[in-house]
Amino acid sequence: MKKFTSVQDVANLQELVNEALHLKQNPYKYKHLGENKTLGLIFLNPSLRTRLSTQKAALNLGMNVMVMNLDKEGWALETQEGAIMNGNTVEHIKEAAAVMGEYCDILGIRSFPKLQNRDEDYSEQLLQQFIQYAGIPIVSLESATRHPLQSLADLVTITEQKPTGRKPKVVLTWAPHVKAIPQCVANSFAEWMGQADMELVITHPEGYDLADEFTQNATVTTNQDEALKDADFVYIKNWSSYNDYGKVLTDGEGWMMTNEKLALTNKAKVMHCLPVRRNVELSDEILDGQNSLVLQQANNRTYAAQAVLKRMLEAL
Ligand code: AN0
Ligand code: CP
Repeated sequence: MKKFTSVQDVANLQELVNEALHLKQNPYKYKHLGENKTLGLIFLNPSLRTRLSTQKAALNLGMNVMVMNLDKEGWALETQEGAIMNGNTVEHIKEAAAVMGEYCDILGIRSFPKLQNRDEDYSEQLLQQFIQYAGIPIVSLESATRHPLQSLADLVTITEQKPTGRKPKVVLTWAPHVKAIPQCVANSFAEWMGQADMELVITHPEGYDLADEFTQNATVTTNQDEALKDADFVYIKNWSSYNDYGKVLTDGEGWMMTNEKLALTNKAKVMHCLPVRRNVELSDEILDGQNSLVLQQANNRTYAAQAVLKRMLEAL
């Protein structure tokens, strides 16, 4: 594997899920694989889970890890081709990425969308430039449009918990939030679950449709109660509007997940990528209750990252 930026980069999804489950049982079995290999992790935004689980995954494989908060600790980066750099940017991504490519064997990068200009965000310019100029395998740690390590961990979690003998019904439901949030987690979740063997339903208020490219294999409805009926898994996530790009269109009254709403489901397990706003996106009673899988999801981030890094190390 040369890059991990979307489900498109995965040759066989079931095999990768099985690899993650195998690594969960045998985390140190491939300790030799990463010997004298270096993983660089570059953050332009905050992170708790992605930062720690990906480091842990690399350490389990015997790799060295270097982490840099590029937005705070690096020079201001120029990304425009042909720029006359007489302003605030100090170095071009061409040099910065190439230099990191010299120091590392694999590079992970986190860079959120700015949510100002849809075409700019959805062109994934920064991620593409890292792929082009670093010259080494690149792992997305959440880019402008996707969060593939999260989705892989979510699919591993669902695989562990799903009922036997039938397809699970998985519902992605929009939830309220206090600020404008990227579409990444929702886009990726729809894209990955659409490739897996399950019934996927997405529900959100008017105006929150995700881009069609991600939702092709899903049923989409603005009726949350209808969507929740008989669900085995409920995945809760806020996102800002794609069509009215980056805007918050409603305070989402009535969309917060509660035990009352969960009663409509088939005793559904509840998922969220975290960080979560308690009693805004979902209630305390759910997060502190028996049906929550949020800690299992966070734990599986390690084995998702480890499966991806293992594939990349094997191909070096
Ligand atoms: C980010 C998002 O939804 O993209 C990161 C989630 C992993 N969440 C927030 O900004 C709260
Ligand atoms: N779920 C997730 O990616 O969390 P962090 O933003 O803390 O890494």
